[in-house]
Amino acid sequence: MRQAVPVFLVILSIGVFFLTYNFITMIVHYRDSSPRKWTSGENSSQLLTDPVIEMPEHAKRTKNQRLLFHVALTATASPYSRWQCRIMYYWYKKRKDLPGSDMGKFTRILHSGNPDNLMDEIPTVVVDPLPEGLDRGYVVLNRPWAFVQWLDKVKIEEEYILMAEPDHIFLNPLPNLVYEGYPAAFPFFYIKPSENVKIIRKFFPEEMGPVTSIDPIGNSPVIIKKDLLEKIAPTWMNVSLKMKNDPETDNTFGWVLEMYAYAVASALHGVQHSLYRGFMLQPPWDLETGNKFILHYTYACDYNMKGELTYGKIGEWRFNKRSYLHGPPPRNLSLPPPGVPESVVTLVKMVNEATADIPDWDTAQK
Ligand SMILES: *[C@@H]1O[C@H](CO)[C@@H](O)[C@H](O)[C@H]1NC(C)=O
Ligand SMILES: *[C@@H]1O[C@H](CO)[C@@H](O)[C@H](O)[C@H]1NC(C)=O
Ligand SMILES: CC(=O)N[C@H]1CO[C@H](CO)[C@@H](O)[C@@H]1O
Repeated sequence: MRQAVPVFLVILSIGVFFLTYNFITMIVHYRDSSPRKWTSGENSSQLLTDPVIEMPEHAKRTKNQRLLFHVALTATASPYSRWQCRIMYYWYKKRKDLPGSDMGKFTRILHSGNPDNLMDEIPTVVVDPLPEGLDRGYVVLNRPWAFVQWLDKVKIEEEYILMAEPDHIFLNPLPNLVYEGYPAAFPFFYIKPSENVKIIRKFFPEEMGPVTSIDPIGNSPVIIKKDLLEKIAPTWMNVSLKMKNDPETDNTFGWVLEMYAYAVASALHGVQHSLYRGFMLQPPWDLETGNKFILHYTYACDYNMKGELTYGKIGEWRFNKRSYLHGPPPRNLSLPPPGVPESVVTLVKMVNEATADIPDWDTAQK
């Protein structure tokens, strides 16, 4: 199986080359029919004063119009990834069948090459990691390759796919946010294609159109039609490897390189996303869960006992997923002191509820 990988890569490269060549020769002026954006560019100061965004009309569907999406969670077998996946799957099960949900089945795409001890707890498909050394220690480069393999080897019932990550918690039942064929994505304030024109042009030639046609997004969270993702995933993999191999790009994009790679790859296929701010919230910057759908706990939440954010400085009270790299957080974490935003309180309560209910949380070495 490992032997087959380099051969696959060669075939992929040739395939993508011809695909790219075709695109260049038949430049489609897709821009004219640009989709409605739910929100425009944003920056971190705006993140602190987060407006409440209405659920878009199209998401208010009646039951018989459900367009199910498959929840696809890419993961590794590390203890750090495993405890997050258990919490993520717990909240998926709680939300899936509630009114308003278009959530279909669930797959953890485990890209470490071998089964782990959660195979009976979470529906899982094992795929291969990139060949030794190709990721250069940047584990998330395995994500596009994981999607390529999964889409190739599994028959997926649903027509749509949500690309999700282990540190996502479903706050509310998630509808299919795809709008008139445009996949739905969350705009990240730190993905700025138009401030990185020189680098972007190495991967997105002028013939393909303006740099502004590249969305400020990563691959997750995105809800997208399966057949579109089948086209984008091999290009995404190709672009992410090319970006990683280019020192200037690698240095400039750093840990968000693979997000830029998805944004560029989708634009190379003429795919634009509708950007939907209410898709996700990120404590501690977003203060209220409101009508948001996914809570993303990637940032450290550090507070003093007066309930003041001490970001960048370890707080007297804190919740930081990176405190638990080698094993799960204990059950019943202490709640934050008074004055801490509702979003952070909700996060800790939801983690506590999941860890209280998941059997063998801290005894089974899972
Ligand atoms: C961020 O947005 C605010 C509000 O729109 C604006 O005043 C500020 O200049 C922006 N800052 C940067 C760095 O773009
Ligand atoms: C959780 O911890 C609090 C103290 O922080 C304690 O009062 C409570 O009894 C604990 N609950 C459980 C179920 O252990
Ligand atoms: C391995 C590799 O880089 N393959 C292809 C990736 O896509 C570009 C076009 O964007 C091709 O030129 C490469 O051959």
